[in-house]
Amino acid sequence: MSIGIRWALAAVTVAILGAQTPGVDAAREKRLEWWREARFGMFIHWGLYAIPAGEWKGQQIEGIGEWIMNHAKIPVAEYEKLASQFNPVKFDADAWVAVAKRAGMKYIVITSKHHDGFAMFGSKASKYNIVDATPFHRDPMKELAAACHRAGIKLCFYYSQSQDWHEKDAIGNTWDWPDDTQKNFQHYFDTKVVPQVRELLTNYGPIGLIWFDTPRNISKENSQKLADLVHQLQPNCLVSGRVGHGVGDYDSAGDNQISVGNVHRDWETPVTLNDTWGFKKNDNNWKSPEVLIRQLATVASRGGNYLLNVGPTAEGVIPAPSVERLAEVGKWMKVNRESIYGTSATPFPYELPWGVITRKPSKLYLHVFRWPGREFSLYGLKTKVNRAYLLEGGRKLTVRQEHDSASDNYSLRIQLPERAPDAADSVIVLETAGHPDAMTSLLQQPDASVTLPAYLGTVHGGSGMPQVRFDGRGVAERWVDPKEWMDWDFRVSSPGEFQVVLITSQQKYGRDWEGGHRVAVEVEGHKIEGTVTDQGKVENPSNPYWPYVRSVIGLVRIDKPGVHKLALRPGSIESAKKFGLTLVSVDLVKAQ
Ligand code: JFZ
Repeated sequence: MSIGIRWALAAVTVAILGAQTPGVDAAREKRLEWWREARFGMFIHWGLYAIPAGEWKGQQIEGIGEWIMNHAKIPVAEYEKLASQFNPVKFDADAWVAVAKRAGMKYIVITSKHHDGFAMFGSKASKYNIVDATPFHRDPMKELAAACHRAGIKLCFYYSQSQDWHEKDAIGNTWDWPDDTQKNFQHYFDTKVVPQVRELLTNYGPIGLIWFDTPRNISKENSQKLADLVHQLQPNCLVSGRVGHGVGDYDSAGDNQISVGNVHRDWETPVTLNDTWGFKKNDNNWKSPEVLIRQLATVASRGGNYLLNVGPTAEGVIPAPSVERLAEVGKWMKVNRESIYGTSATPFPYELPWGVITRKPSKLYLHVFRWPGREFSLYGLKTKVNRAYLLEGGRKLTVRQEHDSASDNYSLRIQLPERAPDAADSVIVLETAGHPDAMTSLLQQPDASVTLPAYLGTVHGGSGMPQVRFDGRGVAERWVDPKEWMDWDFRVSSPGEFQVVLITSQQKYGRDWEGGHRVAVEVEGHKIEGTVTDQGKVENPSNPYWPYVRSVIGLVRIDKPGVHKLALRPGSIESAKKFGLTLVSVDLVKAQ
């Protein structure tokens, strides 16, 4: 693997919270067994914030629902009164677990204490909890533990270990307690966090994992103390990457961020069904079942777990649009679950235009999002395929493999039925002779296109350490210095004339984008120049939150098959909005 790729993937890893210690840790490997098999879990954000549900004193409060106390700067004295109104009489733990099970989810992570400091479980460490401070007087975590046990679902707890807006000495409440120098975090940590984590791991039976969150400026010693406490009390309980300082058992991606490439580490991404974690009565921006199914397959194809969130109401009901979508995902999982459970990452380090690939020891699962019609082609698979069939229904498929020694191109062609078995994701199974192995170089695809992803390029120039880095999606960020440039090596089997298209990313929710950058692209001595302008949106297959923009730069010629180098050198970069050149990829599209 080239240094550029290694560096890029390391940068992507750094961009993801946490990292694991190198080398094999037998205890950690054992803890991870069920989690690697599961691949798919339910996140539940439920707390006092479900009462205001995004509105405070008649005002709609922007942002995610569980942050309303912070976003509206609600004083503790006012917010804590919500506890006396919290009486989720419609809460039914078995009904919630049934929604998760029907969707094909294998574990549930529920907010035991979010940043607002309110414990959704009976706690002796703080009276600010659902049993002592509400008319409900029940412990829903106990009921959920029993329901999960009956259904064979792992129960896990989210716990906010640094932010606690109810406590003077914790992090985050700057409106009641503005002077951080007066805060004794260690006192808060020792008297509330440690005792409550101990309660969670003592009173609710076997727990699958503790999902710590927003470590902020917690010390490494305190992060380690939490990880050790969890593993002492329940050796098989996992610790999420957001415990801080890389001492978690696996990495946590940023919210709604899906890592890229064949990621060779254990990671998980939390994803919302709409735009909020905690219930908001006016947020109806629900993702379609098609997007959810494709995200699930995409995350699994990169070796990760997909933790999909529901935000129940103050009455204890999971909103109907959530239940309906999860049921649709469950119908797909009922047919295709073996292509998700226990799979590992694709053998290819880059994205493919038609969909994604998950892998088992002698199988590849081709998740085809865009059905090609009668013939499917795949380049770069070096392993022999013994058998191919549709996972839905088992229909056998004819496979033809060739290796062109002149261009060193491995091609595989499969004859398909005209119609896709599933509109969202049709799975083709390839049974291979041994562990599936692929070429790791960037290849021209069967449609003659070449995609050069930002995270697989090599950064050059600038002064000292490059500023450019790659976010959890592999998209370039902080590329504001035009002296920094990138290049890629790639392999072409069908030379000719290509249109050079730059794909850049808008900011989250598509609110903002920065164009006008001047760039030069050079391939085989051919140099073209152009400006990055918005020439249309490109569907971002794995995430509607981050729309992509296409900018045609011009035409280049590649005269012979084999390995070539493309260099992208900015002439100027607009960075008034601080986004800079948010490169997703450089695409070469064969001119007709
Ligand atoms: C955190 C919480 O603040 C939020 O309320 C929710 O619980 C979410 C699942 O986790 O939000 C984050 C934390 C980390 C990142 C983004 C949002 N991140 O690393 O990009």
